[in-house]
Amino acid sequence: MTSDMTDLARRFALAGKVTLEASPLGGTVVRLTHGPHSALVALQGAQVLEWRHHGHDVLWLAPAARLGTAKAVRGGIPVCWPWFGPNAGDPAKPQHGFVRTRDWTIEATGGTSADGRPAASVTLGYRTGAQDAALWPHEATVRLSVVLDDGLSLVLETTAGGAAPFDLTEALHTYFRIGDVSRVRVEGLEGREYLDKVVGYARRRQAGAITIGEEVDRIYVGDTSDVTLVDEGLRRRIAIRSTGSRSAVVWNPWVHRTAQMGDMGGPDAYRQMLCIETANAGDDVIRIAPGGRHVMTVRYDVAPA
Ligand code: TA6
Repeated sequence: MTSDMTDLARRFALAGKVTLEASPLGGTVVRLTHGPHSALVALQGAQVLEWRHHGHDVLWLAPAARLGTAKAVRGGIPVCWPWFGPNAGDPAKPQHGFVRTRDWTIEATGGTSADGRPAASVTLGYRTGAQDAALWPHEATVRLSVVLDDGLSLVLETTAGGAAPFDLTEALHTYFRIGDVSRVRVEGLEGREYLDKVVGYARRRQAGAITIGEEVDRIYVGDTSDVTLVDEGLRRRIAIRSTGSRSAVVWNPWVHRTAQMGDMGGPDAYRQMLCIETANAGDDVIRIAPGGRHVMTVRYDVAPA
């Protein structure tokens, strides 16, 4: 163990619940354990890299994913902040903001959930500063709490520190592992309007449950607070319940985009992943006043299909 890691372990490890580890992907991770369930959260980007529910992976992670490079890790739950997608004012800035590749600080760990039940949790924070000024000239703190119990809960909190208001868009860009893309559907967004990124953000309306048979890259707007991923292949349903969010992104890159990206782990990798993202994106822009705060949450529960 390095001295940094020893120090973090001394301050934040909790017997049987929270350990600090050197990840084979290259950086430091926090391991949460709750009975038969576990999760790994990287300090880089506060990114959940793995969640095992009764030993089964719930999340998809690209096989070649590495921490500590200039490129964001593809997979798990990336935090897109303080903007989602291309930057509205300058397309040359990195897509999905800049905190995915920053090192966050562990602020706290714990052994109970918000309502006092047994759980394993970690809270990480990142404060913008001079290192970010060229990309984003505002003062703010972003905090992510990850709570593992029989499900997984995330709380993403933004606090403004500066003197001017700013607009925030963001996402918890969750990559779910699926049995096969031809045997999944997403329920709960029937009748919702969406912006279709594949055809220039055209506004469309969802008819029925979502199935995937081509590239899908959509921002659903409105009430997106109760969504279910039904996976016939893995015989499970994942309930996705959110607050503080009025948009959800559904993304599968399909064949052509997978080949263009080059970090998916092979031409067929798109068949085993589907992103369903809890967001403030599209029309759902949050204006934060000086000293103001915004909180977005999501809770995932896995059940047999
Ligand atoms: O959320 C969907 C999306 O915005 C897609 O358009 C696609 O670009 C994806 O995110 C991945 O983005 P990344 O920056 O991680 O390559």
